[in-house]
Amino acid sequence: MPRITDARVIVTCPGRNFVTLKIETDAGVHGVGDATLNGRELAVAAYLSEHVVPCLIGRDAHRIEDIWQFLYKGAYWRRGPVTMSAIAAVDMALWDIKGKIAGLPVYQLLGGASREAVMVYGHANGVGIDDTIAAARGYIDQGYKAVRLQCGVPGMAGTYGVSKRRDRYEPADSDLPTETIWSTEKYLRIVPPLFAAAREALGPDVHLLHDVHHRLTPIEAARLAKDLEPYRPFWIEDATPAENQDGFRLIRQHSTTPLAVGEVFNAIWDAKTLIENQLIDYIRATVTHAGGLTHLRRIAALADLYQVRTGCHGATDLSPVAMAAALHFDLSVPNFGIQEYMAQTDETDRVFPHAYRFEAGQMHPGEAPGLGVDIDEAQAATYPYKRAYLPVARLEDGTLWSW
Ligand code: CS2
Ligand code: MG
Repeated sequence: MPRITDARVIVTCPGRNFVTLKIETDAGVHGVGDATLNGRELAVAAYLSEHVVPCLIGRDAHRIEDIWQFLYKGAYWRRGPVTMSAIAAVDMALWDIKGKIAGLPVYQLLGGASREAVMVYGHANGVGIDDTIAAARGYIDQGYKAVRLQCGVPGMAGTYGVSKRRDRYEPADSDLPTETIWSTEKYLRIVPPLFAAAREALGPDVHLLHDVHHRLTPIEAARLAKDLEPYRPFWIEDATPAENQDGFRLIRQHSTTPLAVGEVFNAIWDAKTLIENQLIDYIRATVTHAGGLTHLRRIAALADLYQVRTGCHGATDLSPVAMAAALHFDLSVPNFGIQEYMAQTDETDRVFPHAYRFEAGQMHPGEAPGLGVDIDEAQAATYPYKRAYLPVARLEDGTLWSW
C-alpha cells in the first residue's frame, strides 16, 4: 500500500494567488490538489497545514473515499468553502496518486471517456456592444462553439466581467476590496440589446452565455430571462443569489431560458432542492470548492437523475490543477454540459506544467497517468503571496449589494 509520508501547502502568486497541496508517498509518486479560494487563500492554507496534514501522515493513499469521509465527518463542523476546498485538495491529490500508480489518466479510473473531448466556452467582453461582438468573433475564429458575452453598462464606471485587458480577466485586483457602483435598471437596459445584436451578427449556431453574477432579485431575473428568450441563450448564470432556492422557482414560472448556478456551492446540500425540483439546468459546482472529484461526482450523479447537466466553473482563480481535474471529470460523467475556460498567464502555465490541451473549441485532459499536471516548486517559490481581494458592489445610494 502507498503510504503518505509527507504533505505540504505551497502558496504562490504568478500574477494571482494559488494554494496547492502536494502529497508525497513511499511509492515514489506524489499527487497535487488545488485549494485556491479567491480572496481567502490563507484560511484554506492554514486549515490544511494546521489541521489536515497531521492527520494524513501514515495513511494508505489508496483509500480516497475513507479519507474523504474522515475529513468531512471527522471535523464535526461540516461544509463551508474553507473546509470543502481543503478536503478537495486532498481528494484531487489522492486521485492523482492513484492514477500514477495505476499508470492511467484519472478519467480512466472514473469509468473512461463518455465523449471524445469537452466543449468549453470563452469569455468575450467589451466596453460596448460592438466590441463585445468583435471579441466573440475572435473566439469563434479560434474554433469556440460557445462564448460568454459581458459588456459595459452605459452610465456605470465598470461592471462584473468586463476587463481592462480583453484576453485576461482578474477581478481580485486590490490589496483591499475595491468599491464599485451597481445599477440594476441600467444593466437590464443593455443586456437584451447585446444579445439581439450578437445573435444577429453571429448567427444561430454559436452558443451564447451570460453571467448575472448574483446581482438581480428573483423577479428582475425573471424579466431578464424572459427578455433574452428570443435570442436562445445557452444559459444565464447566477441570475439571483441561490441561498433562497425558491427564487429560482419564480424565474422558472416566467421563462424557458436555461438557468445555471453553483460556482459558490460547496456541497451537494446547496444544490439538492434546486436539482430535485428541476429549478436549474446546469450545475456549476467545481472540483476545488465542492469537495474534490469524490464529492463532485456525487453531485453530478444526483443531477443526472433530473437531466441537469454539468457546467463547471473554470475562472482563472482555479489553478491549472483544478482545470486538469475538471477535464477528467467532464470527460467521464454522462451528464456533462459545458466547461468554462479562461486561459492562464504564461507565468502560471510555467508554474503548473500540464498535459491538457485546447483544440477547436474543445479540451482534453491528455493521457498522462494521474491528473497530468504538476507544480514546479522552484518556479512557484519565485512568486510570493500577495494579498488580493475581490471587489464589493454598492447601489447608487450606497447600499451594499452582491458583487
Ligand atoms: C465568475 C468568476 O467565471 C465566472 O463565472 O463568476 O469569474 C468569479 O467572479 C470568480 O471566480 C470569483 O473569484
Ligand atoms: Mg460566474
